[in-house]
Amino acid sequence: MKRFLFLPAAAIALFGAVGLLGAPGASAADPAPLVVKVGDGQPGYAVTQFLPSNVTIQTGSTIEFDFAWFELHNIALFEGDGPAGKPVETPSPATFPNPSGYVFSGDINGDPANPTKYSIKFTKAGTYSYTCFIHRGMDASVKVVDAGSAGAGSIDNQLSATARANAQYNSGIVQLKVIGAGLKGAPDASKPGGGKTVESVLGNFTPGIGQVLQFAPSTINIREGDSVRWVSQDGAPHDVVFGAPPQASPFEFPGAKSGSSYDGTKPTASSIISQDDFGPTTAKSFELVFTKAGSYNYICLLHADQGMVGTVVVQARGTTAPLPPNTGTGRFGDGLNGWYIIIGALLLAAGVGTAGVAKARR
Ligand SMILES: [Cu+2]
Repeated sequence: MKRFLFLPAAAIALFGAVGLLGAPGASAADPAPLVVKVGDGQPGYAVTQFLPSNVTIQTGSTIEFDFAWFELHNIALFEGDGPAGKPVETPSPATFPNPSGYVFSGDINGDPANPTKYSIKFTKAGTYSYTCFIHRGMDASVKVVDAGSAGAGSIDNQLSATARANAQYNSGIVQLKVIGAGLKGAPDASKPGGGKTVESVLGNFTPGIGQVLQFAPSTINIREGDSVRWVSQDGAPHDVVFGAPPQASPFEFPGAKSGSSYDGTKPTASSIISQDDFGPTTAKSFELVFTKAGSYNYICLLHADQGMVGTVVVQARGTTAPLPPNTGTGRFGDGLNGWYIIIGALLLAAGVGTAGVAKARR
């Protein structure tokens, strides 16, 4: 693998370049750990940001990072360029600075019902940047100031930090909903032998903001012989799975050939679909021809637990009544089968896809 660590220029620029001011009136000393969320979300939307992304703490105090949403993240904090290879995971609670020159949490998948915590104690004044390798633009910093120093008045307490976290999260969700509402594939295309091809867009990843984790549209109405083509518009990895997948990792199974037929009788899965390279079978789009009337649910195996599920409703070839419009940008909780959630949870709990995801940092 080529060099794993790469600190974005923007993150480097954060060192000393950004004025980090706490809320006015923040208390000067707060011995309790300061909680920072590592991403958050709601079905269909993942805010890939540290919340809040800038905090000021007193020398010797601890930040407790709270992995509270389903998305996979990590925390990488290092001095200088950091190690050349993938860093060794640092057990929690970690201390920084330390002789290794870095702290790396390893990949952690959050769970709202049982959030994983990861603590870092900061023992030396300074401003330190940290990042999540998986999600480009997920950069943050902590300013550590000595008690009694000039900057001590700006030390955060939990109230001031949470207020900024909430504002940042709400802003992220609003932006993601606007992005999600605008997701659109190419217009329906006529097929040479009759029928049509309908496009569905595989969500959106906007660095520094987050991800729309929905098929757009998610409910598609077609007739026998028509096709659906799922298209990636960015570098985030997704897949399309009808029925139980042949194995747990979408980064390993080759997937069906684009253009295959689907009649509902056997599980069919795409390979990873992304504009970026997640291995030799990565495709930028995936098309299935639907040959038999029926209603077929499908999921993105990577993001089913965040509501990335959909349905293709296929009418008999001879039907002439107008088809309902293709709608929806998420069906979480709406006729959702249990296995949607179970598979996604199992997959992500196993850290599946870490290598591929970490490589491309999405
Ligand atoms: Cu997905």
